[in-house]
Amino acid sequence: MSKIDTSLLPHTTGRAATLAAAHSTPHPLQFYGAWFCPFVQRAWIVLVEKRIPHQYVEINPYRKEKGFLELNPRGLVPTLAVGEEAAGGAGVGAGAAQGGLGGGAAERKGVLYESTVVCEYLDEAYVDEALHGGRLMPEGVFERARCRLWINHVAARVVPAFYRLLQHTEGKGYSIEEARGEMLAGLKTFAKEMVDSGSGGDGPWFLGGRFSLVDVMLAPWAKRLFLIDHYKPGGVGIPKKGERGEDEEVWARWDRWFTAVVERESVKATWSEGDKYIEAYKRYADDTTSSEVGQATRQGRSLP
Ligand SMILES: N[C@@H](CCC(=O)N[C@@H](CS)C(=O)NCC(=O)O)C(=O)O
Repeated sequence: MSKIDTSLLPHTTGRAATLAAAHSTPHPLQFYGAWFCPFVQRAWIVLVEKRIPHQYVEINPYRKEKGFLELNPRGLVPTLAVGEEAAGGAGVGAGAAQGGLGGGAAERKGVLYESTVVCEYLDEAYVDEALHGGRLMPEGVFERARCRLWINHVAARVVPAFYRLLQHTEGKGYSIEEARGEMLAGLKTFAKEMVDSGSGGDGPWFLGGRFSLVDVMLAPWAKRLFLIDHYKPGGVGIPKKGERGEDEEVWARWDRWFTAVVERESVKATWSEGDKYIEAYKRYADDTTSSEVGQATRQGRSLP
């Protein structure tokens, strides 16, 4: 079973390949990613949004290579090796890591992993507006907490529901309707918050006119919803315009957010060719993947 995951296409394609090639030279900030991984895409979007200099290193996390496990004992991507020269944004130069898995530990501030932690770190470490643009979290303490609440909603409700629906097969112990219901409820609750907060008056994003980490956290799964439509009978099942009853406004807000997010430059720049995802996610749709996310979903455990 493990072959299914270790035999994945070993490189980026399409727009993501162009981006990876532009960031292939050694740099004190090393970003270990895998082209197919939505958790990686979160951090990758932040790197692009904030124009953060870095080295992109494509790996297959299912191989659990020794050098990678030394960096991240959890053996998951994204993983960010932060060189002394990298932190804070500006300094790049002498002492840059010389490439290879992990670079030089002596010159390293440390290693970070977990996509939400990596995204917040990048947003907080690279604050020079002239170089990196505005922050991806609001200034107000309450608004920041509200954003974290909805980031938690994505992690606790939407992402697990995505895998339960995509990995549904006959005789599962739960029906596809049940899985679809959970998925739709997660998306609708997110959209309802956007309506209730009135953000739509200013623009399409969760915070209206301002793109934030809340958008970043959900964007990779929004981009992958087509995989559910491709593989599962009835697909995601978002009701059609005019057939949404009392939820017309809420789903219209979802449509607006979705259209904007899939067209966001940073989301497109970190995307490989669409058919490659169809190929890679077949192992989820058949429920034969041995990935940790796949196993946790199969066993009803929380995701890694
Ligand atoms: N909670 C982690 C999840 C990361 C994750 O599951 N990454 C997958 C690739 S999409 C991985 O590295 N899988 C390796 C494995 O399952 O062995 C995060 O947010 O970064």
